[in-house]
Amino acid sequence: MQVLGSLEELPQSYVTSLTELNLVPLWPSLRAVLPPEKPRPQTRPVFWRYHDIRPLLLQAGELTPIEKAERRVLVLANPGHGLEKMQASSCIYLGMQLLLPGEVAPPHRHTPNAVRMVVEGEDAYTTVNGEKCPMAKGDLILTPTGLWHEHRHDGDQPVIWLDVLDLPLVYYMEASFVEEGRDQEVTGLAREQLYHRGIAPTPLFQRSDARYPMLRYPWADARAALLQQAQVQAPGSAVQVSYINPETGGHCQNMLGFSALMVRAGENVRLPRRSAAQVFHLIEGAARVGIDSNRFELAESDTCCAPCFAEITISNSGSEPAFVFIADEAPVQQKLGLYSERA
Ligand code: 1HN
Repeated sequence: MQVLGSLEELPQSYVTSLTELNLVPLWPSLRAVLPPEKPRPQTRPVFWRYHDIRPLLLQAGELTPIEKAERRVLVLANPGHGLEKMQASSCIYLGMQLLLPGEVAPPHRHTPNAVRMVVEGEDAYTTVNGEKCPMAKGDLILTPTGLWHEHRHDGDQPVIWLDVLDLPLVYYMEASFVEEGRDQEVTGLAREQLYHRGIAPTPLFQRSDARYPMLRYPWADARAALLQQAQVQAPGSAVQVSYINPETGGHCQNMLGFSALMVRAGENVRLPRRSAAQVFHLIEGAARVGIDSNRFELAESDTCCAPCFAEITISNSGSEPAFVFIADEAPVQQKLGLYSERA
């Protein structure tokens, strides 16, 4: 490979003249912005234990009332990007959010897309543009760009969920902002029952042509789909289902992709090397996630992230099936023609 000139080789007076005119020579930095063969991600493999997060989140519940927090969240930040950037990867933000009984996280809407993966607790719900989306462990609830949302809690135990947003990307694009709103009137339940395995209620199902026709994906349905898929798929091959827009068959949101993976007892699955960073969150079971030279032992509700083109293996380290929720950057990369996979 050609050796390019460095900044130090240039006369200081020349560099100063450039700087004064807001000019920069490209050649000393060309390989930094165009590294050979594969990107050099700032995203590092990072592991967050729920056992560590939970007590600190509950403590936040004592320290900061919801009125002062708006959203009571501890952000899972990747030190490779700098903790203050609040990024898990280049495009993915992760946070653990706590809502206590009786609390209301007030209505707003914003440009970043969000999803919630419910971790523990019952009887909380998110209202999304008037649709009531009840929360139970493992449920996926979408709050796509521009839709009003608020969280309420009618139960008597804390509810905790994992927020996944494309905030770093939208913020980088200088497109991130929020509008505060008025409390929503609940106009109906989430419409997931309209699409249940292609069986529609009568009167005859009609396409809604809404950009986001389905806002809640119950865990019971995703889990059942995985168990069914596992019966027909050869051991060692990834048993994985995607959360899709049931009217288009495409990804359920524009930027990030969401899927669930089942690893059978005794099974070890190797994923293809992908150009998109990924996040793994264990819904049930026990799993060892290998990311390049790292080995993370995930217990229930633990989370880790993997950079682009990482070598990833997921092994079941328990005796029951392990179920993993995955978020990735594939949809935005595919839309921009940047996505690829390597063996
Ligand atoms: C947000 O709107 C929520 O609505 C949670 O629960 C976390 C992080 C950054 C920006 C917006 C929520 C968020 C967020």
